[in-house]
Amino acid sequence: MNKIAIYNKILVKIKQYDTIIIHRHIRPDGDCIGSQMGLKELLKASFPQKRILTVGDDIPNYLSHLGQNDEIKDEDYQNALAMVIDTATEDRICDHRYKLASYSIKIDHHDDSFDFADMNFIDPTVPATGALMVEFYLANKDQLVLNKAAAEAFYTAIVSDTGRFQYRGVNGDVLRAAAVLVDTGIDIEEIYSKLYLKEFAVFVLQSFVYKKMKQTPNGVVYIHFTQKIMEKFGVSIEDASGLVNVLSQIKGALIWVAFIDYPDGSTRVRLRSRFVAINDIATGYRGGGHLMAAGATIYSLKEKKKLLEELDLRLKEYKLANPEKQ
Ligand SMILES: [Mn+2]
Repeated sequence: MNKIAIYNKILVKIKQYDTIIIHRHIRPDGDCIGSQMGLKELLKASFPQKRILTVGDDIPNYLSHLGQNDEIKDEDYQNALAMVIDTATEDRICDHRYKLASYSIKIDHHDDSFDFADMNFIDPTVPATGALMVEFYLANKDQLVLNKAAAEAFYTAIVSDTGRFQYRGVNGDVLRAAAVLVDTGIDIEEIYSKLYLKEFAVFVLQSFVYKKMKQTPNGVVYIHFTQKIMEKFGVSIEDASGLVNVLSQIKGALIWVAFIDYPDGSTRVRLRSRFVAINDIATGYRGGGHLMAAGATIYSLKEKKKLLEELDLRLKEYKLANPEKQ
């Protein structure tokens, strides 16, 4: 079935339900919240008589202007449609009550994505769920209303997952989707200022990253944020996590990693790379994600060492086969 037919089918389903509850993944990012809240605004504007609700755990501060979660009771799922967006696997769904709904639809773009809903649409060639949302809108344009609130949220989603249109998955379709959003009159400068301005304390921590970053023999660059360091610099886990990309532009360091300690004793690993795939390695450490942007969770320094060795070997082999790649 072609994509437009699938998007048409999704809209047919949406029209059949008075209540639609939109789910997403845990530890949300800009693509996740932007797609969720954008879809809420799109459906609210298009079907004012329907109840369009969003559910999930805490929304990070820098995304809270896009919308808030609704209080949802179990009864709300009766005769409702649940939509789960931007979520690869069932264990990553925030709030498993989506199962209580009469029908569920999944829309996602992760590489290691699995079917868990009644209808599943996965397109890993599209770099952001926000872009899938725009495709959904365009396929049903005559029946949907795209307002500025939805456009702002979808734009936030796309720039978040494409690193402001710089990653390889960005093609003409993604730029055309962004153009549709810009045409609604959204203020791009305002969007970027909400997403990318950081507190003074974060920059102080950033200078610490450059001072303390380490490199494996073959060029995997990494930094470890302990609870003590985050306390000392007065930054949140969220702020520290965001700093992984501080390591993204080092020549020869095709893989970069941030380790972030959580209060529960686990260490969250954020893995990033260019050219070389790393998500299969993340899968071995309770994680996964995209080919070149993945996450994992580890529980000891021994695991950290093992993970770094695996990444180092991966990079060594990649460089031997591709000596021209920096
Ligand atoms: Mn995404």
